[in-house]
Amino acid sequence: MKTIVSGVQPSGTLTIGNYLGAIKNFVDLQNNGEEKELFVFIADLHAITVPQEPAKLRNSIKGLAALYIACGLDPNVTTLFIQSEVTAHAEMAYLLQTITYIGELERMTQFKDKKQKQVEGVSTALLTYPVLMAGDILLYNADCVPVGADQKQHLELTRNLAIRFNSKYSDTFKVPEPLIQKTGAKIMSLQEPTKKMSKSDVIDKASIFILDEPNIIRKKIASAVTDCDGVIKYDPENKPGISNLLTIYSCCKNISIDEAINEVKDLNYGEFKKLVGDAVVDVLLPIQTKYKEIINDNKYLDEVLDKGAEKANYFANKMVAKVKRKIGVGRKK
Ligand code: ATP
Ligand code: LTN
Repeated sequence: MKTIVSGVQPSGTLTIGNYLGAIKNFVDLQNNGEEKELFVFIADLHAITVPQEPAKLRNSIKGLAALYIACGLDPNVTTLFIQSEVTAHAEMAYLLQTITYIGELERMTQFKDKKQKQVEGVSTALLTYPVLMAGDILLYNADCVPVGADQKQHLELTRNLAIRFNSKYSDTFKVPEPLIQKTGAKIMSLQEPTKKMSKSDVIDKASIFILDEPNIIRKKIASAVTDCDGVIKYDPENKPGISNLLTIYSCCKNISIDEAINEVKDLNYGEFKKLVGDAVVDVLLPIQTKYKEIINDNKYLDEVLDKGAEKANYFANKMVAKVKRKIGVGRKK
């Protein structure tokens, strides 16, 4: 039986990039009919690697729990939990730091990017972030990890740490595979289509947020930056704006890029954008309705998260105990 692990940071309102690149795939994996163990968590310890306001963070954590369910994750099938409520994550990160070189962390692209943006100084946790992530995955012996393209380098480090630990001590960890979709793994900004769409973008109309009102979604897509040659074709290098809209359209419609092009190639940009807007609204509206139904049901959300934390703690504590024994800390052999 396969084990699948992934997480999303509660670092703001989720975008359609987070949905198409990550959460939609968690749901598809959950529903693919194969027997599996799926762990999906709220990566709150990752979110605090950059400054967060406590009350806002708490709200985002609860909001993300409700969104996971609204997007189709079924808490009776998938273990949903909050990372900080399974203390083994922090412990495992520390243990793995003992076999991680500073140089390999300093080379991480995400660290280099995020480091530039810090005004209050760069926290040590921002540097060690990928080790925490490796621990998240290795704790559950994951076979595969569905993520967007920007996380590929972190997965590579995770694999290296697993291999390094296994050869330094003895076979302990499974070496996980990243699961990155061919289409939708990197949704681009609507305003600067050569940049990744991100929750933390300062330009509001650059990102479509999962909870944006339908008329806002349509407006944002209508004002997306494209080009002026009027031809609809997939060419990310020369036509990044149109290619991004084609990607969003094909993911929302569950069709290939070629099928999408066939449907829309004779339209002008205005007509095409209207169709993309409709497709996005069709996907997001049911999610928003479900979200509104559950976001104020604290009892239900607490039950889900308590049950999830209990199960995750059971597996994670067992793995931490095993790792400590292998390293030789504590008394147990
Ligand atoms: P932040 O802007 O706060 O760094 P983020 O929007 O990059 O956040 P994460 O929490 O880091 O979001 O990512 C959660 C998941 O969503 C990851 O698997 C990540 O690869 C994926 N993801 C994030 N942005 C995109 C995007 N634009 N396109 C596709 N997948 C994405
Ligand atoms: N770093 C990821 C979120 C994340 C994650 C994980 C994803 C934290 N731990 C473990 C997969 C598996 C990001 O998207 N920024």
